[in-house]
Amino acid sequence: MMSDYSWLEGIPLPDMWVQKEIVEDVHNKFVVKDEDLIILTYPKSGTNWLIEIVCLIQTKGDPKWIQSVPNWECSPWLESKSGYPVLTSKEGPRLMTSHLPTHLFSKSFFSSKAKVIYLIRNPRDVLVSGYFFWANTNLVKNLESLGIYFEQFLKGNVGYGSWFEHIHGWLSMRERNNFLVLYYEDMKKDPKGTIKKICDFLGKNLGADELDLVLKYSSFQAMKENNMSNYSLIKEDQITNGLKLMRKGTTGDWKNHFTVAQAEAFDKVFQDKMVGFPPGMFPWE
Ligand code: PPS
Repeated sequence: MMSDYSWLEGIPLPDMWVQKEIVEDVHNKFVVKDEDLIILTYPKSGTNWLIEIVCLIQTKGDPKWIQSVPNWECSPWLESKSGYPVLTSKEGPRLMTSHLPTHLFSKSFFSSKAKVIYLIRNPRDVLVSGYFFWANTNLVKNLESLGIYFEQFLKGNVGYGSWFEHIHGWLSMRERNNFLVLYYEDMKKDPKGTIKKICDFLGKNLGADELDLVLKYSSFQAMKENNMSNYSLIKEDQITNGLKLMRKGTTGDWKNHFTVAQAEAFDKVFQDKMVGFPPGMFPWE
């Protein structure tokens, strides 16, 4: 199967999982409830890791849920063909995930008290992670080399559009007290500290043993071995060349893949596009 993107308001949406009509409904009709919790990320920022942590916090470290239910059912993707109908018919507080940029997200969210966790990762590592993810499938056309993906990424011609615009859009909400910003690099450096931060934000009080369980079952190795989280359940007839979510799980892998010229070109675009953010805002700088 050869798939690609459909475009909506300048954003390429991966045909495989997302339908333009659903995104239009998410934007115009979907009603966010004050009790909802929303995990928001640009793709390849560590979304599934955060889903695992949040689910484990909800069960106080008991892994039964994350080991018996696929993670896209634990926290359905709002804009996905399978997630949207589930979320619209679910009673009570909902946990959901989305990669949508602000201008396509549900209008109702912006006047709600729903909590959001927005996870950010060094865009260089996001680029490399995205390249290896998509290049190992036949879902995206014209992906013969990292160099080609590099150019597409800088132009925003990849799934969910420009990283820079995604960050600008969502970080404009960072002063709100229902909005928690996390960084993949901090999660790697201090996973337990990050888990505690999420607990505080959610008003969850976990004991020391429970925190250790959350840490244990959300580790890279544990998730790699968990068929409910490692995407191995996605049917092969949908993706013939394989789909590897749990690739390396490290920071700074871009240094193994960018040429010197690419690294310099990226720095320049980053400086131009991220002007206005205070120095030290991003942990990889
Ligand atoms: S997706 O498809 O956009 O939802 O992908 P996403 O989950 O956002 O990002 C995938 C990358 O996250 C890494 N990952 C982890 N890193 C550290 N610890 C844990 N537990 C973990 N789980 C997922 C995963 O390996 C992908 O990064 P790369 O660099 O490709 O390894």
